[in-house]
Amino acid sequence: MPTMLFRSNADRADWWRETVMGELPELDFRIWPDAGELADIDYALVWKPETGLLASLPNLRAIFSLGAGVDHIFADAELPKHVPVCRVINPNMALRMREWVVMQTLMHHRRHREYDRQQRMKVWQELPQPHAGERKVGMMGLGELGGDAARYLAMLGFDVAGWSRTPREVEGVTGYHGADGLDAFLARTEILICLLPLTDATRGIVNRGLLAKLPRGASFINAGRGGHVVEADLLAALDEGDISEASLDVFQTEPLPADSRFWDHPQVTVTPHIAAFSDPRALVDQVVENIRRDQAGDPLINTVDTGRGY
Ligand code: NDP
Ligand code: OXD
Repeated sequence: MPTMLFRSNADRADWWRETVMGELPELDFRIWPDAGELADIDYALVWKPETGLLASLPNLRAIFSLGAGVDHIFADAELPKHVPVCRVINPNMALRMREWVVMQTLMHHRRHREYDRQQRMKVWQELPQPHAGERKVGMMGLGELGGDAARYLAMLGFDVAGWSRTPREVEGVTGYHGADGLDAFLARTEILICLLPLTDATRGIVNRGLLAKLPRGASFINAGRGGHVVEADLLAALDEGDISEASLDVFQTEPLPADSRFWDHPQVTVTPHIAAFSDPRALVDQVVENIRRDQAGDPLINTVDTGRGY
């Protein structure tokens, strides 16, 4: 009988137990910290597991992330690197992310923040407004989520470019890649969006040096991870007008501390890590499928490259 350990403070353990066992009645579903005999555990279904937990499971066959991102798993310095890690890839999540990214991009593009301010001051004044085709949007990360959102922004008529590690083709999107492609990508980008995974190569990538390579007055949208941004650098760029506004869904520390300047900054929109909610109804099928595959000796789906970290 296969055994799974569930560990998350952000997800409903009882719902997962009932739903997974509805599909796999023979599964022994255990909820941390009631793990029982650790040598029994075949699979771990996790969000932000504590350091050393996964290493303490000697017969672990696969780790399932309860999200699209896996940085919360690779953050564990004791992670057993030989165990495959699977993440969420799902049209439901791409749809949700697309909505948030398109909404924020349109709000920047159509100067919503300024009209909001004007409304509060009862000012009736038209502001200059380029059309979407005259607006250069840049997407960092052209994967499942960034690639999808970039494609939809292009369909809205924006002039969209994307930046990835390796060359990627996304319909309607001009591709740049690698360290060599970054400066040219930034130089043409007026609205910069980050949908990178958080890895050793991308941590702190949005810093003063990178922001300075954007045209003055460009804006920034982050739905990747807080760890991509050097927050003090972004605040300085906002204060000095190098960056005109920012929409931030993710932060170095979550929940965002009450004393963070982002809460009150007149040029910043804060949302509480909700850009693409991980809907458990959309996630459960791939967990069940992977257990069935593993039990049948078939390859797992949605595995990540443990060397690359995404
Ligand atoms: P993918 O793994 O599908 O795509 C990652 C993209 O980033 C790829 O295009 C990849 O390049 C590129 N990339 C990775 N490393 C580098 C690098 N060093 N330099 C340049 N490009 C790089 O990820 P997803 O699109 O599924 O998800 C992206 C992230 O979104 C997640 O990791 C998570 O952090 C975040 N997220 C946030 C949510 C929220 O609610 N705010 C919800 C869900 C996810 P290449 O194509 O060459 O491999
Ligand atoms: C995820 C997230 O990675 O919600 O799925 O951030």
